Amino acid sequence: MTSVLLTVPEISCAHCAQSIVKALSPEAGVTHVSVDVDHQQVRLDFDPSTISLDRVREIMEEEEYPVTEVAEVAQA
Ligand SMILES: [Cu+2]
Repeated sequence: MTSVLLTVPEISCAHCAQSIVKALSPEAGVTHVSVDVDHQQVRLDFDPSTISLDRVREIMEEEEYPVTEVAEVAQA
């Protein structure tokens, strides 16, 4: 399991958050998606052997929420 924090400057409201959760959460390998609208970030937990980060970025681009930065989150 990998956890990342994606910076997505296009996030501006709760509707953006909903669209992103709807786009990512049904994907195989994605276990958790949460969106912080105030900080324009998406927290994503996923299994990299099932879905690649490149694929996640691709989906986000298709949704018109391009990812500008990816930070790995240390596992608790
Ligand atoms: Cu919005």
